[in-house]
Amino acid sequence: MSSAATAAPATTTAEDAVKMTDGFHLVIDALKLNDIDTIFGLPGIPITDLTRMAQAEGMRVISFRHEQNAGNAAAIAGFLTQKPGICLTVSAPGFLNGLTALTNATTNCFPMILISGSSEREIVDLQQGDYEEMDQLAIAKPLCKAAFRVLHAEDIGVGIARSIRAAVSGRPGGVYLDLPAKLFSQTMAAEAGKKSLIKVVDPAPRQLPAPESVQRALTVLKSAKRPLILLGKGAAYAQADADIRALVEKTGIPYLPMSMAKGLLPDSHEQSASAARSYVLAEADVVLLIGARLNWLLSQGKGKTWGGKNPKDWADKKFIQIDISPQEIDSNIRIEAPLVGDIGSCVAALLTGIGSNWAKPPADWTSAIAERKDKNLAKMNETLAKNPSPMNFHSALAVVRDVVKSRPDAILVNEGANALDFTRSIVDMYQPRKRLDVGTWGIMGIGMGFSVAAAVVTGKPVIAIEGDSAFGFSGMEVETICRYNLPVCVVVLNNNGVYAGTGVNPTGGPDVVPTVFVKGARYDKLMEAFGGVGVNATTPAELRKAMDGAIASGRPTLINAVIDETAGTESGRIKSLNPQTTATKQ
Ligand SMILES: Cc1ncc(C[n+]2csc(CCOP(=O)(O)OP(=O)(O)O)c2C)c(N)n1
Ligand SMILES: [Mg+2]
Repeated sequence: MSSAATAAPATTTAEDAVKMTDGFHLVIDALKLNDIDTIFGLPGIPITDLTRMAQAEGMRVISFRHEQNAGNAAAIAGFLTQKPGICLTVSAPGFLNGLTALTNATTNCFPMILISGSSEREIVDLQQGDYEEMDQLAIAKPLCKAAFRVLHAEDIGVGIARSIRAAVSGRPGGVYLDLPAKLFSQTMAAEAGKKSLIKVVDPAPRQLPAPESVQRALTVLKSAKRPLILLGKGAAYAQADADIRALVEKTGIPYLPMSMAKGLLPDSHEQSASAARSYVLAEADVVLLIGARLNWLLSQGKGKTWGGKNPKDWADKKFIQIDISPQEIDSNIRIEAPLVGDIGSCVAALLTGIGSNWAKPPADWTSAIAERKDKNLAKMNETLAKNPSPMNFHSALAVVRDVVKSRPDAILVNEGANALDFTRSIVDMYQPRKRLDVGTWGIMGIGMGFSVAAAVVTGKPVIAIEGDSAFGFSGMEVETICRYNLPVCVVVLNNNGVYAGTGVNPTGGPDVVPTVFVKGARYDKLMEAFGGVGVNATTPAELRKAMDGAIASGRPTLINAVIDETAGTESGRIKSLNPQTTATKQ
């Protein structure tokens, strides 16, 4: 026996004991240090304990049924708060399920961080067949703004700090952060761990526009005979609401909000040109774009929509474009006056520049718009006043319009084809960032993820207007809505299918056509299955009663609104994007 074995064990004094921390806690501490208090995710290897520990450490951990919905929740939380939304997934399949949301976030400029656990690097890189083996970082890279991997516990602070900066600075977007399983159990001295964390200072610094760019923009704006302001989702994200409203009102220029910019000024505002959209786009001579990109939603700034003679024609217009990304400028057509900087700073600079005696637009322009608006609104009101049986989109959405008017603080989530297009044009919004929808891609599946996040981060009532097809993409999350008892009222505009419930299999075979679903489906029963309120509404009065009840009680509610199955049109308002064939079958 050696003498060491017989010696009395050394006593450990309090001074000698080094307090340790681990990868799990460093991730949580780094997020908390940066005021991130919520995680949207789905547990499993290797992040199950991370979700438990985050909850134990006081974070809100919202657990979903599918990662795509958790990712969409994170993305829209980012849009609403200007802080990156966090989505946490397991490796390979969970990661891939989150990737659509990450990519959609990047496309829409929503700040989010997809944090995925991953398998053992040595095995993944040698392709030796690990559990859920996948080179996640390589796959994520082209689909997001930035992608990082952390291998050592002492680098977690830097990894989180870089992810936050990448997500929210400049043009916001999606970031991927890869955390291999082995990282979580790595330990280090707690004191050194604490020192390794970074509280990000000024994560989205202001970017002031150059004075000469402001001057150029003002000169172009002053030259206008038929000016128009276009507000995009970027303008809503910027939270420069008062200045944007002041700019519109002080210049007296008619404006058009893009879908998610509705409510930046109330849709009932007299300068809103929404009800004369095609007229103002075709006729305006100077257009000021504020956080709106000239993508497909604006016909790339050219063609007949803009008064051009053919689809490629650049009409005779001058564009002023406010955008934080210099590369956005000239992406489709010539931009006469780029104004590169953050929207708040650019709008503030314009406001200063216009002073107090800016000449209002010529009356022949504003009165021509008013005339068209009045005519179109009268026509719309006539249609909305009808009460057909079964309900159509108009009669159902007239109810939603009234409910939103009475609760302008409620958040409206919206997806579908006809269900989307009709809601956008019929339901007025009155406050900024209250309308959340399919965005730049026209993606189905955002409904329940957006609804959960909107309820969680704002505490306001949420009304989700869903096509029956659109709802199916994330419908299982009604369980999540019930589990967290969220004040979400889902209205499924049920027309028995994609675009319409009509259509007959031309072969006479037993399969229905690809666009038709089970007739008379009762989506309300789904909500009842988890303890929420389900209502089947066949009239506007029933719909109104159910919606009022849902909002008053705050209970999870799903209303199956039965809509005439012939009421929709193919692809809603974007039928022209369907490829056409001229070939005839032999
Ligand atoms: C992820 C995804 N898959 C498929 C589509 C194609 N798509 C566009 S709208 C839509 C559903 C339209 O049906 P519904 O939601 O019932 O709306 P309706 O027109 O019937 O009111 C589909 C499947 C899409 N936009 N996104
Ligand atoms: Mg439908």
